[in-house]
Amino acid sequence: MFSRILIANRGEIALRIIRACRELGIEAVVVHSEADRDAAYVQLADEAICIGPPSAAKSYLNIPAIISAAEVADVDAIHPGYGFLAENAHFADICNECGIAFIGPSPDSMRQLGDKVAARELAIKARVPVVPGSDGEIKNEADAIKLANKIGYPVIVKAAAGGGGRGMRVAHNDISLHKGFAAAKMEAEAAFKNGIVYLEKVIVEPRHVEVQLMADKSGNAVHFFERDCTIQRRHQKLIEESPCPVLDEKTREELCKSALRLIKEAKYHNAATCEFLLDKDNNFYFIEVNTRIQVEHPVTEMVTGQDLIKWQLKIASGHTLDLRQRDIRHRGVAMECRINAEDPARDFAPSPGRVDKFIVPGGFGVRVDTHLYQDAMVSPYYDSMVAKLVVHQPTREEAIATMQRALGEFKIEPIKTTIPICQKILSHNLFVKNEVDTGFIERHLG
Ligand code: MV4
Repeated sequence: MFSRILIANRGEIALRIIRACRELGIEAVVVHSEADRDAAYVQLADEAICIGPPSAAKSYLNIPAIISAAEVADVDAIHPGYGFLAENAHFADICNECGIAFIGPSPDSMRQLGDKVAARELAIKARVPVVPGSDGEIKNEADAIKLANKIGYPVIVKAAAGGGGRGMRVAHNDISLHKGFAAAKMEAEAAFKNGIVYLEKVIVEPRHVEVQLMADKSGNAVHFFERDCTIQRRHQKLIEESPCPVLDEKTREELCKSALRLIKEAKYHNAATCEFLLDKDNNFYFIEVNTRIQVEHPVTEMVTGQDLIKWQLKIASGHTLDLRQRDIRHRGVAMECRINAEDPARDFAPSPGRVDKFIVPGGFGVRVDTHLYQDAMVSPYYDSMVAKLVVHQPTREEAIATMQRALGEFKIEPIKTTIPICQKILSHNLFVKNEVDTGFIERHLG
């Protein structure tokens, strides 16, 4: 096992990783920007190194500064958390070249799965259902129009280097595809310096379901069941839960086994999430793989009782994944609300500032992952998420009641947060009845 690692991240996930390290007897060194000098994770780390000014480009994305810190602190490995450098294959290459383990998959896996066309081809090879669409890249407009007429409109043009909702264009007929194809290609070239695009049929009013997986370096791999992340606004998740409330046992098993086949085919190691769209008839279609630990991982930890960050650390240090699939069980229902420092009344504008009043919910079935404390500053420089409120109960009905109770206890003042919108969602009868899709927020709470 590693004796000392560096955490190249900030906020609640830095704190989450410190906690896993401490329980495993690993020293945790953190890097931080000038804006994060007083952050909780800086105070709780074994050692902290300031790597630059507040802007992320000059601190948490500054590869030379992070590698220098890792060399000075003499760490064995770097945990990238999520966001920032977590899916940057070039950064993983540099870590490896410096003899520092990157706590994540190989750079080659990151490149392969970061290319959505290659990921789609891999899925097909692994007999995983994909959305009807193009065999690889669509090179020109004529081919796009021919295929669209074959599979039927509406279609969606996606950037090979996109993902997470970036670089997508929907077309409903030949005319809009004519415009959309060129525009999508131009945007992809500008945004990702990669103009490769592909085409899929649009899955109408889908749910977003994803499978958590973990694989070691000896070819052992397991899944930790699924999460439903349908409640999103502009590709930002607001509420996640496990299990997916509309899946039957047979479909759940097929879904999870499909995801497992995919990461085995990729000879993947460390944590992965396979994302799927689920249509009205409960058909699932693979869309992309995330090669990092995700924000919503605690939902899976609560229902499975497995510490995913500890598994990441063990696997990266060469341990085998000594867990049999049948020993991973899901129990009850877990739900997470993301608490962002944003003002729902002002189109979710960031709401930074000092936290004068901070009362954290607790009690039976409640977990709060946060870096905030009384008098902490919420910085305008970074992501607005300030807390994850997670509940675990035997049934979905009880999970919703506990979440409502806990949201009511949460006081974060005077900054504005997404607590009120989470409360509205949880009390909406369509959410309670599981009659939602990815357009729910825009349609009903826009
Ligand atoms: C789609 C789709 C419908 N049909 N692909 C958006 C994020 C990215 N991961 C994939 N996305 C979508 N891909 C096909 N063929 C609809 C979406 C989509 C979406 C997906 C998951 C969660 C929220 C979403 C919101 C809008 C669109």
